[in-house]
Amino acid sequence: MLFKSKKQLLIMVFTLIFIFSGCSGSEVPSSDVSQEGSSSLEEYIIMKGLGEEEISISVEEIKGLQAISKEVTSISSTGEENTFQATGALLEDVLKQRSFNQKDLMGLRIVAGDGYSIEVPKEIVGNRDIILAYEMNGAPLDEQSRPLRVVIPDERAMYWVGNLETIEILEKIEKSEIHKLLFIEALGEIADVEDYIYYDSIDKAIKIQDLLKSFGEESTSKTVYIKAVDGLEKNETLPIFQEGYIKVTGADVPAFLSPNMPKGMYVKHILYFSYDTTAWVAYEKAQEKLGTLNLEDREGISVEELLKEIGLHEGEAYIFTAIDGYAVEVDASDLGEGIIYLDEKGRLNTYFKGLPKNTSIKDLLSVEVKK
Ligand SMILES: Nc1nc2c(c(=O)[nH]1)N[C@H]1C(S)=C(S)[C@@H](COP(=O)(O)O)O[C@H]1N2
Ligand SMILES: [Mo]
Repeated sequence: MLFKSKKQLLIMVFTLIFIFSGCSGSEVPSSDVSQEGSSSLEEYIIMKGLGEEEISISVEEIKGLQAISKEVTSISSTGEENTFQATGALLEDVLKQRSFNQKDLMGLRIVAGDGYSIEVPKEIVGNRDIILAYEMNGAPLDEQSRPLRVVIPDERAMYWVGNLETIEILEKIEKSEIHKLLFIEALGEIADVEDYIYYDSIDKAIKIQDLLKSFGEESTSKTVYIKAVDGLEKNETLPIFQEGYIKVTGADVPAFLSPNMPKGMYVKHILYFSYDTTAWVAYEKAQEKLGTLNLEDREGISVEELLKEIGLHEGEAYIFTAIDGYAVEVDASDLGEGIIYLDEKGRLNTYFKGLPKNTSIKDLLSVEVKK
């Protein structure tokens, strides 16, 4: 209603400008102006993956669906709960009108106008209400959250995407088997390290693009899986991941971040991240998670437990490689008697009880399944 009269007003104004300027159309940037005009007049969101083409759904349409108003609780990254009264429509109803069922979806990627983006996994999509809220606590959304905020009751606030722009229905995500793990601690010695300003300190970080390049890896997977030591799991798109950094010194390390990325997308205290058949593991976080084992006078993490934690593909033998290229093969049956430990100089080493001394690797870089 308001729309219509504003639109009419705009048309009127342009008509008048056109008439009074008395000039040819080329001098009037009418197409640009009217595009700008209509996008601010009519709010809409995009849905991808429901068919061949993406569709746009107006916020008006969503407001026309059965409204629900519900007390909803979000969970912060520290476990703190916050309760709101959310009013909106159910994503399920939007989907049903297009002959889709929410519980059948393999996951969603939600993208906001401010660049924030997150994948909602199948377990959540299949079990929770997803509300496209246009009111919170009885008031219209604030400027930051308009036109809609995704509300997923009883889930972490990181899924409550405001300033909603696009909802993409995901295909099944193929999770490939891990064949090789490398240590994030070794990264600083093999890739270029840059200064990275993090709040009040200047830390060191590695550009992920350089990292992937220096390993000559052209990733074929579209997503990167990141797991933090507190149990947080995230899939990030490869294009977003490649634009970021792995910060390796200072607070919260290892951390995935970028100065150009909303802070809510940062992942702190990474246990490991993986793409294709490669996983990068933080030794220190693995130690936090798995605890240590004493073998003679050395204290470190069990090789067997580490490989199990990361889900390294099982094989008859594994190849341990040092930063300088030195490599040793160890039989699977000997892994139970092996540890990886940090020495006084901060190097990662291996020690296998009962095996020849050549299996004691200094400056370990990677462990790989023998093919
Ligand atoms: N558009 C957009 N939505 C977002 C974010 C963001 O940066 N942009 N951050 C998310 C994260 S990580 C959290 S914890 C909550 C924070 O919500 P609040 O700012 O309302 O407290 O919003 C989520 N939704
Ligand atoms: Mo967050």
